[in-house]
Amino acid sequence: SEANPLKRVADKVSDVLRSDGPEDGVPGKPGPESPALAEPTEPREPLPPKPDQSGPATVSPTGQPTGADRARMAQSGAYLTTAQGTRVHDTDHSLKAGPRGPVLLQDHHLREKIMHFDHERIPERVVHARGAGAHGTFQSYGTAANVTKAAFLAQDVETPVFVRFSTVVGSRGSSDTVRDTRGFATKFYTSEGVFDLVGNNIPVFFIQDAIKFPDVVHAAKPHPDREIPQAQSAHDTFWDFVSLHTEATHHTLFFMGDRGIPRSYRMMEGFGVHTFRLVNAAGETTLVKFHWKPKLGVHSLVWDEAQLINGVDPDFHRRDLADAIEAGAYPQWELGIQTFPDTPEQTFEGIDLLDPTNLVPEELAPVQPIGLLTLDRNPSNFFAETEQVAFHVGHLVPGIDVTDDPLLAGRLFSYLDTQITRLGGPNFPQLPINRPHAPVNDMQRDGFHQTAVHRGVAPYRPNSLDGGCPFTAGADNGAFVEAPVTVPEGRKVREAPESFADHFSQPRRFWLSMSPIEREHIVGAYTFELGKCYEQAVKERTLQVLANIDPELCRQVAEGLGLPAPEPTVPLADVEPSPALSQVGQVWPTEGRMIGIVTAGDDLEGVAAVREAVLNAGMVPLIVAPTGGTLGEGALTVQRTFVTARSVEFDAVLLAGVPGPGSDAYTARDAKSDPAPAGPATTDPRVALLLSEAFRHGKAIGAWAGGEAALEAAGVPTDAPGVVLATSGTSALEQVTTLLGSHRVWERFTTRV
Ligand code: HDD
Repeated sequence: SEANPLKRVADKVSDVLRSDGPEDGVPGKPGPESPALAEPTEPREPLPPKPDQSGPATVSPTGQPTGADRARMAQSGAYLTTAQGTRVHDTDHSLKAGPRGPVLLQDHHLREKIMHFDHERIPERVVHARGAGAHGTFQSYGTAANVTKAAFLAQDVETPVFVRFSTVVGSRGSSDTVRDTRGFATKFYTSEGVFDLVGNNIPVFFIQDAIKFPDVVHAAKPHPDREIPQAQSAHDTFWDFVSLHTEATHHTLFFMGDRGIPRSYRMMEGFGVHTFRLVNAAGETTLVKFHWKPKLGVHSLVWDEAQLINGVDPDFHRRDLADAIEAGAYPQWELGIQTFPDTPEQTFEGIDLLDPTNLVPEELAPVQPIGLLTLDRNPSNFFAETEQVAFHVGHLVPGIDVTDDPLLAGRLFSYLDTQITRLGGPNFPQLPINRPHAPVNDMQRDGFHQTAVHRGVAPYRPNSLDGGCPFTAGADNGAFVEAPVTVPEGRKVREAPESFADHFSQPRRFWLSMSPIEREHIVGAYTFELGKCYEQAVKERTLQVLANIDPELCRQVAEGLGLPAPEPTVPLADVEPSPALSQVGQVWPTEGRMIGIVTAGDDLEGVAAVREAVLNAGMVPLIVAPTGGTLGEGALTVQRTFVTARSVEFDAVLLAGVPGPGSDAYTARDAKSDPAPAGPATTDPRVALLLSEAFRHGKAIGAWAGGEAALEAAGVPTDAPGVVLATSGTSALEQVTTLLGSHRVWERFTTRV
């Protein structure tokens, strides 16, 4: 089991459980008797800054490194100082005229401390405010070298990256598992400058033209009067917009589906969405779509589970990513491209490649792997890195260029612009997390928050005073030169091409590609979201949209809303399904899954053996017992108690006999806070809840050593699909692992469509 890095997640118990500090105070803090200024430790040099606290050096016009001064980037020196470096004598009391007298204005430390605090917040991102990031590397296979000259895509090149995942609509402090699209933004610090791939976990977008972006975001954000609901699309303005702008249908259908509630950032696909243009060394161009394929498979939560998590652990996705990386179970994605000939029409098999509401089915254009992303380092400071990172679709390197997708064009403007407000000026590329690893030698000067000390007197070109430096480069020595693409001639118009008017055939393909259970989820999601709307017209208009996708989808949702189902107003498109869009029906890897082992200590040997077996299988065992501490005189550490465990944390549950009211382990205190329900229950009600939830959410459950009694008491039928009764823990685990290959026990869900 030492081979499984996730063991460290399994071993982690809360500090409260571990601490053996004094009863009357927090360990390490002076107790009530201590003199006020006593320090718990001798002064010592602080730990050296972690490597990611310092960015790569930028280079001044004269070639001198600027910034990247490690000492200035992290705290240094043993003593507390002011921002000016003067040692501080007391940081807990303001300077007063006597202990009960007025505070004196001359207290610079007080004023500086409060002034800085008052300005600690910056505006959150206008969209994608809630996110989590990680560092890593991208290893290229070289398989794209024939279509692009980008140096980082040549054979066996390793490039440092920073990735930020996000939700779109919610504020910075909103919950992780809301129904929403997820952002998947990657910054490649290549030898030729920064390349940003700013994508989502859904391959299509709401709108075809960036000019509507403020509108769709206004509609999705909380209502302006009460500022509710937070991080939800289930409200009138959102559905008003998407039913009036039917180009949003495809994206809306996607996120009403399972992809709107991913199980983990580690188990999510990513897409560049737009069609990009690659250029090779010979100057030939190819149109491409970028895809990220997670090694752990593509998995989602079920809606009831997602809602519970929003309360139980609002940081669920953030914690999951950081825990896995901290444990050394580094998440990986393969980058792949779909390639299309760069023809003047910019279509493929009749699909308009400039329309970002379209995808190209993988069955028509297979995704070709071109490199491997590994996330292996958590940020050491959330603000400095995850919050201050600034992505931009216009950060391109030679060999990767844009197309005339009108959505992309607006983005090329927006991402630069937003940073001025968010990061307070034009020098955000100098922030450590944003600095290119390639030498920077621009002629941009001054501005707020300038940290570079530029040399030379001639930041203009040509010049004769700085020796003519800097020089411009040609395509043959690494310059980015726009692909000389012919632009169609025409009049200035505010119009979209005719092909952009088909809003229903691609959504219909998506619907037809879904398995019955995924369709059931989609029906459930629409019924929930529209059920939260008040405006009858909005509901009716959305039903019309659904009728144009598929009459059965429309009928089911209409039934849930208690409204009549309208007839389609467009002919139903004759499209082939794309099985690659479905997440159900495949066998997935089971690594990284969380297994709750519920025990009261009846079969310690069995629990120890199954824990070891879970670790050996690359999964995470979390032992759940009536109280914290250890079982079997220290043999097994308890990670979760009946008070702290909730089923939603686990992908499967193993059960080794659990006591009920009346047994020693079920104490009088438990009974008081969680009275056992009246009736024949024979198990702890908290375990009963855990089991019934796991059952309801389609999770595999394995029981041995008398665990079946607890199942029965929880109302979980022992002959139901995915409920395993075994003679030993390891045998239960074996069968549960096979079930996990399908992610959930889908047979447990009823389907109508
Ligand atoms: Fe955007 C952030 C993805 C369309 C304007 N966007 C942002 C982020 C992601 C995306 C992942 C978060 C980046 C981070 O973690 O810092 N956006 C997309 C995708 C789109 C898209 C995949 C369509 C294919 N976005 C889009 C349009 C506009 C914007 C059409 C404006 C015209 N997006 C922004 C922004 C943000 C942003 C306002 C907010 C914070 C930021 O840029 O840095 O400029």
